[in-house]
Amino acid sequence: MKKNFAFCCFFILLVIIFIILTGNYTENNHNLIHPVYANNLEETQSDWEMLCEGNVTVLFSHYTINQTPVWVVSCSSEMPTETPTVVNTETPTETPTETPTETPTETSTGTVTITLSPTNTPQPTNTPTLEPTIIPTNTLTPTSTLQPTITSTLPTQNPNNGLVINHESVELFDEIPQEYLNLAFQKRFYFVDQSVGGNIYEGINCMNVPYGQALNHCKRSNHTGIPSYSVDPLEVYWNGFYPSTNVSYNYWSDIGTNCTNSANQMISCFLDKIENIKSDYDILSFQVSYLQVDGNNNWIFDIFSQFNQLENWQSNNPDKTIIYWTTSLSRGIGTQESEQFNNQMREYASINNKVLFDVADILSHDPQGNPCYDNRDGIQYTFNNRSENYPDDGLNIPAICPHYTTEIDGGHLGSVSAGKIRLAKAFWVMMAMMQGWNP
Ligand SMILES: [Ca+2]
Ligand SMILES: [Ca+2]
Repeated sequence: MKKNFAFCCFFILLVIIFIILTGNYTENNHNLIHPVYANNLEETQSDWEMLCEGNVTVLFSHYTINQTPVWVVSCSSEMPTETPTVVNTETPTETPTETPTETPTETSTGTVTITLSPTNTPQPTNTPTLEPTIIPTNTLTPTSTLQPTITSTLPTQNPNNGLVINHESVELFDEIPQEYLNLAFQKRFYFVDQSVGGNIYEGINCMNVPYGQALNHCKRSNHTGIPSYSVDPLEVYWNGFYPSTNVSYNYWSDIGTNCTNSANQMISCFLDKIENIKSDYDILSFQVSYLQVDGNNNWIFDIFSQFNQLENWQSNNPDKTIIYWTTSLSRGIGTQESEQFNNQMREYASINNKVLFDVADILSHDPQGNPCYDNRDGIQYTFNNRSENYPDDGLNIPAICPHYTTEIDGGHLGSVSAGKIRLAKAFWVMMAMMQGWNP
C-alpha cells in the first residue's frame, strides 16, 4: 500500500514536472524578438504589425522582468477577406526560365514578446491591417548562385574618398561585378538605428537567400490599400543571394540608455560602442531616425558640432571607415527640420569626402524616380481603417513615398517590401563601390 502511495506521488510529481517543462517550452518557443522600447505609440503598433505580418489580434500582459512589463502579442493566422487587386500585370523584361517551386504559404502564427519601457501605454485597441499573402504575377526564379569567395585583389576604397549612394544608385545593383561583390561580402558592417533600421536590416537579410526561398515580407509588391502605389514585382526581385552574415545592427537602446535624448549622448553612445567592438568590424555607422527630425527635437542639429569626435576616432583608426546616413522618413516627416537636417548631412559628407548612404533620397523617390512629398497636401489618403486628409500646407517637403509603406503618418517598411529591398540593393551598390567599383 505504502509502495502504491509512493508510486502515485512519484507519478503525480512527474506530471507536474512535465507541465512545467511544457510551459517553459511554450514560453521559449515564443518567437522571441528584440525587445522594442517604444519611442511613441505609432512605432510600437507598427512593430507589432510588422512582426505579426499585419495580424495582431490578442495583446495581454504576461510577466515582468526587473519591474519592466513584458507584453505578449499573439499573432493571428487569420487570412484577409479582401482580394488584393493586382495592378502590375505586365510581363517582366527579364526572361525567367524556371517556374518557381515555392508557393508563399506563410501566415503569421507566432507569438512575439515585446518589452515596453514602463512609461509607454500599450494600445490593445489597435486595429491591424491584414496583409494578404501576395502571389507575384511574375514567375521569376534566381538563375545564378553567388559564391562569396574572394577571387581577386582589387583596390580597396580609400576612406578619404567621398561617395554618395542615392535613389539613382539603386539601378546599378544588377550591374555590380561579381569580383567586387565578393570583396563587399567580406567587409564587416555595423550600424545603430531605430525601428526603420530594423526594417532595413530585414531587407538586407531578405537577400541573404535566393528570391525563391525568401519570406513573404520580402516580396510584397502590391500595396493592398491603394493599388496605384503597387510596384513592379521586379522591384522586389533579386538574382542569386547576398550573404548578410557580416552585417550587424543594434538598436540605440541596445548600446546605452538615453542615447537618443541629445546629440552629445548619441555621439558618445556610438563612440563608446564602436571602440569596444572595432576589432570585429571594418565599416561602422549610425542613422538618425525620422523621430528625431519631427520638429520637436531641435537638439538634433547639434550633432554636426559633435562630428569632430567622429573625425578623431577615424584618425585614430585609419583601417576603419565611419560612413554617414541621411534620416529615415515617414509620410508626415517630411518636415522642414528633416529637409534641413538631411541637406546639412549631405553638405557635411560632400565637403569632408565622406561615404553617404542617402536613405532619405532613396525613400523619397518612387521606383520611376519621381519625388514624393509630405502628406499635408490636400490629397485624401484613406484605406482600410486608416485615413488622413490634411490640408495643403503649401510646402512640398521630401517624404517617404507611399509605395514603400502602408502607414499614413509613419514610415515603416515592413508591410510592403519595395522600400527595404531598394535600400538593400543600394546598400550592396555602396559596399561594392567602397571596394573600388567605379560604374
Ligand atoms: Ca494628404
Ligand atoms: Ca505639404
